[in-house]
Amino acid sequence: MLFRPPREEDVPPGPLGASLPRVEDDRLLRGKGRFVSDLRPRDCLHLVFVRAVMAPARLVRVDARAGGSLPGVRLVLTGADTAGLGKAAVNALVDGLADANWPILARDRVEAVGQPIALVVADTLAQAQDAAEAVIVDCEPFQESAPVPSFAQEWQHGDVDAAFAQAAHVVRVELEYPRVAPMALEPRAAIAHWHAGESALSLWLSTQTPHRARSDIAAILGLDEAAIRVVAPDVGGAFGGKASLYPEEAGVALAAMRLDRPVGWTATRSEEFLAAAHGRAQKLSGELALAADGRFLALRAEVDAELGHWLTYSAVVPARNAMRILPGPYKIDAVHLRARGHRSMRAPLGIYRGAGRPEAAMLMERLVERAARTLGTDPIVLRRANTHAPADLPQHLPAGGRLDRSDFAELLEMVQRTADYPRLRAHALRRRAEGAVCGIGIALYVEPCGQGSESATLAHDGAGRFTLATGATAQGQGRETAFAQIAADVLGVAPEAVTVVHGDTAATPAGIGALASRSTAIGGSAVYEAARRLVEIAGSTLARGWAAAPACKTAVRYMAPEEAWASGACIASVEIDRDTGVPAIERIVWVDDAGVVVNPMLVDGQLRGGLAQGLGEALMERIVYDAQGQLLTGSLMDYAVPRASDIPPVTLLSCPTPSAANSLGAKGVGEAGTIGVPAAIANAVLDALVPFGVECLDFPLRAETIWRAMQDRGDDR
Ligand code: SMO
Repeated sequence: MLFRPPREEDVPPGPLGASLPRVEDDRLLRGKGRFVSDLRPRDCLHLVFVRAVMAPARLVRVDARAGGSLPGVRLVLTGADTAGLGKAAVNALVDGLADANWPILARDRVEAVGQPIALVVADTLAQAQDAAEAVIVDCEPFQESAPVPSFAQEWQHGDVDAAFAQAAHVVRVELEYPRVAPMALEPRAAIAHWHAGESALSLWLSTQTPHRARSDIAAILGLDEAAIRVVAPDVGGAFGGKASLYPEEAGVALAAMRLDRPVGWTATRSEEFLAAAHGRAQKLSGELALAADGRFLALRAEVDAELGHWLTYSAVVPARNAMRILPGPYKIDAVHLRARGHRSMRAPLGIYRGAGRPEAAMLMERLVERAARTLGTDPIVLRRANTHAPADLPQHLPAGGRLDRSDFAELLEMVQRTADYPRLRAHALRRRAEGAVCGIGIALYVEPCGQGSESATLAHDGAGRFTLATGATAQGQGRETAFAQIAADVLGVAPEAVTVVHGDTAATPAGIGALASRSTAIGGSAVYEAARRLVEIAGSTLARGWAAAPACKTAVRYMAPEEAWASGACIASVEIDRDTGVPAIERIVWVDDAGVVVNPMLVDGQLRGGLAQGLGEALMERIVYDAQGQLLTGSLMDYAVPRASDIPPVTLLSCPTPSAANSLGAKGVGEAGTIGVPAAIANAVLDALVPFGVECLDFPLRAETIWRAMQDRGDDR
């Protein structure tokens, strides 16, 4: 899957495009990684939150006296102590987003089970836990009111009504994408250290966005940004769930300021389920107007997103992304889109690997599959006939997106050739005739990879060594490896000569962080531009190599002129056990277009990791609340995540078209696995269930769900 940008013939191939092993792995695999909880200073106090056990409810009384007088307790704070503080920013990407509160500790009322009501700081964790249990909370539950709309926005392109009026067929799909947990291995964690002498705050956070956390903390606590240092050391996964500042993190900082002692908090797994941001939780519907010859004439699509009880920074991003993507890879002249979001008395929602892309792909791919069935056309043939030709790309989309260069026909061609699709179909038909319940599902997807800017500084020490500082951070993606490759390739040196610094606001230029599949495309382009600039600066002194060149330095803030969009195609085949409904994914064949690839091994890892999470949400994951708002999936005993043995055989191929959107020509890969794979699995299961008359089945496609659907619709034989 190796792709190299064109280079002069006499220049030997550089490290760009090579599957170099990760420089991070030596420390991580030897247990020498340094995660927030590994960094606690010896005199660090322990913080525990008292959380709401029922909601919504009026807070009648919070009595901290008994808890506060227990041995070792240094501080108890309740909502009254956080009155008057500021709040974290929200990315208002939609029209008329209603203002939302941002409580650090609940005052007057609690809105969701798990919301922090008080915090306790003590010498030991056990003392803090005991004291937290001794805090008395009196609540009066009240009836949850109807969902309050937080925004509604529409986009229209072309004459949609006219197109539907002249359609030969109209197909419709309604679906619910369940609420799921991002499930980073490392839970949220924070250590705060207040330096009273300098009025300065140091904060170690397990975060994707240290600079954003710094400005949020400054606004909340009324501090100068320059007085705050945020460090994201090794971060054990994030997947979108650590892209927003949490009330708990502000609470840790506040406690440290009050006590003038380091204070640390590490969330338990239960606290992650209860109060960290979840993902998805969207209801979608759509209708596709078809000409008699199978052309897609018009699309109407609607998304209704749940936002939770407070707004994470990116709370509206999933709904906005879903709209931005539609109609995906397909050429449709008339499109009407409508997005809505509503608050709910539940844990907050935010971006989670995919962030609206999986939802949009699912809606579109289900519609296309249904269209193929209605028309009696092969679903791959129908897709090919309706995708944009490479010559028509880039292409503007109705809700403001801009489809990047891509070769959708070639993606489909490669995936069907590799899967031996005609034979796969024939084989499935034969097995079906013999009584098997089996199906094949296809998905074609696009993956927008972030907009805006990222920063990089690059310094030469005068002796052939380089220090690269990036505003993009890392949570295990191998950024230190990939960014060193990019810089080294341009500088003409070995990657080992480049030390990459990230995740520390005191040591890196202000940047966005690691999210939205943007780091290589935008952060990597910043590195590429910085390296080119440094070569320019060194100029003629480079004649005798870097070791003889004087020390020099450059800083770049790279603004991506456009957004890179990755794409790909998947084919999944499934067999369902007729007696139990257990779905077995037999094979996934997947072709991805990641543009210019910096390190194929890292791309492969990202794609497979995303696939595992995509498979999890397709087959087993779902956050469930009961009618009283109690979380039923509060531990890994109740919330199923895939294990290694659940991962089917995967054939992964690359079909790169360089991006037109950035210097490097790179596209993202971080989210692809949660976009195409789930839609292909859904289509495969629904294909298997055609003989049972089942037209619609929502995630997760558990054995029970499938079995019940088979029973409800009766047998086909
Ligand atoms: S869901 Mo991602 O970390 O933008």
